[in-house]
Amino acid sequence: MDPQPKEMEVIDSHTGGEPTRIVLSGWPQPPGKNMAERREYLIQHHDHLRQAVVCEPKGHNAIIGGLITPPVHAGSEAGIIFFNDVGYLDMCGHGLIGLAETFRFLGRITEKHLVFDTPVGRASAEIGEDGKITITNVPSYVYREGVEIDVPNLGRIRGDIAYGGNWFFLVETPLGELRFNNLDFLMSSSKAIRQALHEAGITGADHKMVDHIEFYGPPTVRGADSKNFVLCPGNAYDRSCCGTGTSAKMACLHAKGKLELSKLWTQESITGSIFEGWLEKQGDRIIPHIRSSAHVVSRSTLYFDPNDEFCWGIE
Ligand code: PYC
Repeated sequence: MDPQPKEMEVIDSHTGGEPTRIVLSGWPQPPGKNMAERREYLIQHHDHLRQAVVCEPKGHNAIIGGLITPPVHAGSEAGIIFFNDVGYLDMCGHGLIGLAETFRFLGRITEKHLVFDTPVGRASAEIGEDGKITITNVPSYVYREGVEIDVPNLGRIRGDIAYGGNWFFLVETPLGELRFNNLDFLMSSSKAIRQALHEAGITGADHKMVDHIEFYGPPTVRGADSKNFVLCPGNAYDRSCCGTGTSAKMACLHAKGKLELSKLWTQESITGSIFEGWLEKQGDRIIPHIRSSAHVVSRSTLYFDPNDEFCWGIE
């Protein structure tokens, strides 16, 4: 068994309101020759550390954590494994922007273009002259269009299943419903849809759970193309536009002939923050780019006291 850490150094940032906590030191490095193996090691052996870092009392359920590892590919800056209050992500768009801003804060930027290894391939971040960060995501695609599901109290709901670095069910939402003061309804209805998909055995292409539900509708901010609300895998909603969710949405629009390659597309989040995005084609793969900015809000030390009954977090 790996020794239990006594403390960890972390940096907290937010991207469009959505928090990211990057672990700088103190977490024993997981073995593995690639990022998927390292993530599997965390699942099997370090899950109490995930919970301790992002859940209460040291965190809260909206925080996305990120463990930096040595790179696995030549030319990559580092490896990154993102996690949340209930498990591990394939990729995280706002988190990668937060990671790049954290590197800048630490003076760790050796090149403008930073490549990171993730459990589902390489993603990169580029810091612009204006301070904005553009990430290049993993390939994104639509798996099933127009899937119908009966949801208790909501009736028949129709949506698309798409991958943007995580699995999403994207549902068009009636005018007026995508409001911050409608959060209780957005949370309860998106959770009911996720549960109904799960009970019906509807999954992503790799048989993984469709664990993010994305509602989209007309924007309220001038210049935006759309507004969204994203339920994350646990009990939290994304305060930002969700980088992987925006990637999945752009992949859907492209598949329907509604978004050309390279065309700038602007997403508004439920909190009113903005991500810009566009698509590029590499061979037969659609690669999303997302641009936004992040802000470092604190650098701190988390202490792990074995006499603390909630040392490893509250489940
Ligand atoms: O930005 O991709 C994202 C993300 C996923 C979950 C929370 N944020």
